Amino acid sequence: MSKKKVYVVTGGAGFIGSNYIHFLFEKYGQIKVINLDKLTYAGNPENLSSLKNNPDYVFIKGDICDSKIVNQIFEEYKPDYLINFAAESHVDRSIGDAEDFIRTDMYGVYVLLEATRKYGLERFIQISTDEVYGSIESGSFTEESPLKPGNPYSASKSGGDRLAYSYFNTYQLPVIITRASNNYGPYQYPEKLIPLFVTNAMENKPLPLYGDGKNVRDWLYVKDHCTAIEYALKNGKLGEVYNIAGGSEMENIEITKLILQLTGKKESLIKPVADRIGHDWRYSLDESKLKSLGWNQEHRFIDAIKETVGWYMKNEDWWKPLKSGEYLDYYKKQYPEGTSLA
Ligand code: NAD
Ligand code: TDX
Repeated sequence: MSKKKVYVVTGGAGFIGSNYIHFLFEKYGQIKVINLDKLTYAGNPENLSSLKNNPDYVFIKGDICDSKIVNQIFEEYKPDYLINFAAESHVDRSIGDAEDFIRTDMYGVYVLLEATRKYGLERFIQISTDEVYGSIESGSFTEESPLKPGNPYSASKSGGDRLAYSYFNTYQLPVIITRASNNYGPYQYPEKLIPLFVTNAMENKPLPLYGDGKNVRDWLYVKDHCTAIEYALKNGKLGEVYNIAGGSEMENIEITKLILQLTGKKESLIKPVADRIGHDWRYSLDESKLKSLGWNQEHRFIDAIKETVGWYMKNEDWWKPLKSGEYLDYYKKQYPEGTSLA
């Protein structure tokens, strides 16, 4: 019998990582997944509570910047694939204080790459972002477009992205880099636009819309993002970058009005507030490269956004403690550093 493929998913307790782990177990029977996550404010083991009793799912609380724990994982589990989702991910926080962003999104990538150099892997997938290109007035960025990150978050992600490439170029590590648009779906921390606005609307709180609300984002359903990552892992060319677009560009004011419509609330809840400093105007990706490999989205925006809004409306128990701060105190006690919940 062939050996089960072993995936190390870093940052797997966060929004996209937890969706990806669910996707893996739904798609494959015979795999093992090691989730290495530091459990920052954004990491939530509840996102994976349905896997608690699955012997092929191992959660390890730890930091990707800690080479000791990373090396131990390589020695003990001999992974085939590593998918690096772990990051500080919120632009507004990076404007407040960039230190953790530089540490995790750059140095953390270095630690993972060094372990890969030492122990080997079949694939190292670096999850990068559309933000590394910066803002674009018209047209779309291709993978060949120059990088021009405009905030500390995207600058640190650009560092991780290019460091991963350098380990392909210099040491022939089997690296593939993906750059996706804004994701939406279940389990997204309620600080990002969609979950913040849906949950505020439900609580009849104002929806703080930055500036004139005319900035444009391209929305990608997280489940389509997961299939695209897996597609790139299995079919992508080493050392290459793949854009993953949503194909659903809209102004922030448009999506805000749609959220109010879907939650049955009035537009008077919209509260224009001061703009984000250095706010990127528009993100847009050309995704023909990944599509030419054969990948396609499975979900239509309107269906997926309805499902997403419905998920937050049904799952108050998930987001209420996050908004109240209860959650952090609870998990700090529950999972001390280094805890393995194998
Ligand atoms: P998230 O903030 O929801 O989750 C990040 C996870 O990483 C959390 O579980 C957190 O605990 C963990 N983490 C943070 N620092 C860590 C460290 N030092 N060691 C181990 N774990 C650590 O983020 P997300 O929205 O799920 O994004 C996942 C990845 O996808 C990030 O790399 C992000 O840059 C990228 N991305 C996100 C989007 C988006 O729209 N959310 C779009 C494109 C790319
Ligand atoms: O309260 C808000 N009001 C508002 O108008 C928030 C939180 C956001 N916004 C605006 C800013 C952006 O134009 O909405 C847009 C989306 O904001 P975020 O949800 O913070 O996402 P963004 O800054 O676009 O970055 C996201 O996409 C790329 C993710 O957070 C990143 O991790 C990813 O790399």
